[in-house]
Amino acid sequence: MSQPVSQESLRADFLWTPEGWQADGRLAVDASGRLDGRAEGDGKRLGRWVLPGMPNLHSHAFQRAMAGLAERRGPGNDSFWTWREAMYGFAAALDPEALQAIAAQLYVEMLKAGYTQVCEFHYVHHQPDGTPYAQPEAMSLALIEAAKEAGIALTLLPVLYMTGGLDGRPLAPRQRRFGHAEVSDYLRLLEALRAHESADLRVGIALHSLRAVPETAMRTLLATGAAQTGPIHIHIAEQVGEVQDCLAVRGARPVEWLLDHAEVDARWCLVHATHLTGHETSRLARSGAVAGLCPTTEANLGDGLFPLADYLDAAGALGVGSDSHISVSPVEELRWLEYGQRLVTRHRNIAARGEGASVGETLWAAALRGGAQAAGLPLGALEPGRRADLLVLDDEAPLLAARDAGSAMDSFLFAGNAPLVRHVMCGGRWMVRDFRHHDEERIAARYRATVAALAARG
Ligand code: NGQ
Ligand code: ZN
Repeated sequence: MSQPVSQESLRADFLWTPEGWQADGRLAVDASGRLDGRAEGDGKRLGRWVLPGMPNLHSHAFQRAMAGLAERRGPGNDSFWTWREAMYGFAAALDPEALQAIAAQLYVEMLKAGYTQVCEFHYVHHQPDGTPYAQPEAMSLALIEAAKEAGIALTLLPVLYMTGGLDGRPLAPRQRRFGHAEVSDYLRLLEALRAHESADLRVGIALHSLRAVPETAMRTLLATGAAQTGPIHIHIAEQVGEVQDCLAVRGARPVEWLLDHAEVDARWCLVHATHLTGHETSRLARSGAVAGLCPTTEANLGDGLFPLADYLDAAGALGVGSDSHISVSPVEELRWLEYGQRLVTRHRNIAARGEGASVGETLWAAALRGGAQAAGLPLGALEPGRRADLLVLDDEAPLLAARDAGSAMDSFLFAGNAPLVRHVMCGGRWMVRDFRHHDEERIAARYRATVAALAARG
């Protein structure tokens, strides 16, 4: 990251803490880009509303470049599965250079929207025919470079992907570039990537889904030394068809099966977990795992609705991801998490579970906690020892005029259409100043050339 660490004492009229807004909040950033206990003197005033940057717990960066290209009706009933065919066609055209250009642009957009950490669930590993690149981790390195260029911190989750369905069928031709024939091949990739770990790069593991990872492979991977540290992510129970296949082949629903066959704990992030019974909902909550919710993608793909109220009543952990990047905004994810529930229940203020509680404050706090947990890093709170990731809202925004500590967060989450995030610090460095990322012109120009070349190739 090119910007110097801001080793200053800083202050805000209101600072978001795990207990809510704190008036006249003070911060100090140390030379390593972490928050420090000692804020000396008055400090430099950042603005009225300062809050922690949001971790984005689920991203497939390449899909940003196809956002909006799958919204035209096909010959039959369009679904998640028809979208997936379009996505496979798009994935087939990528190479490491294109991936880096797309991801860097996306990561700039994420920072500007208020995400300061991204968990990249990465499975496009090989050349289009499935042959490894000369440097087998070339696609992963493209993502690492993109995150460095943008200045966002990265949890890279190389994905194990082996079969084309729950029945163990081989990969379809267009899935071959995602696959590892043996768990040992995957472990080599993991080891190569872990050599790059740093303060801004954590490497976890991921199982694509129960559809793509046979039981024996899952057991083998989870028993290795490499699987004993870092976050573990998996896509699960996103589609009704997947629940039905799992019931038919494994005799249990996906979340139920996973909870019965793996030691699911706070290291795990179950992405989507859309289709849950009441019993699965409370078991998942008790496991300590994070439910990785991606409301705008789940809406876009027609997935279904997560049982939010029951899960929060059971004290379940959650975070948000922008997944396919049909939208890149933590505000919109949290807004739609709540709105989906309102639309089906015909009630209001669902996420707020007690009288007087604020929906926005409840959701922002929960997603910070769960997002940090899923990222496997000390962030998500403006407290000593955590990474200095913070957002300064726009003091000049008319919307925030006459808002106090009781209403600022709900106005930010529900009413902000024009961007309200004015400055963004990640790891102690100012990445966005006055709504502009320090390298956005260059990164956008390269992105434009890249997607034009992809479109020309058809
Ligand atoms: C993915 N995306 O891996 O990109 C998936 C679709 C699949 C989402 N589930 C493919 N949103 O699940 O097989
Ligand atoms: Zn996904």
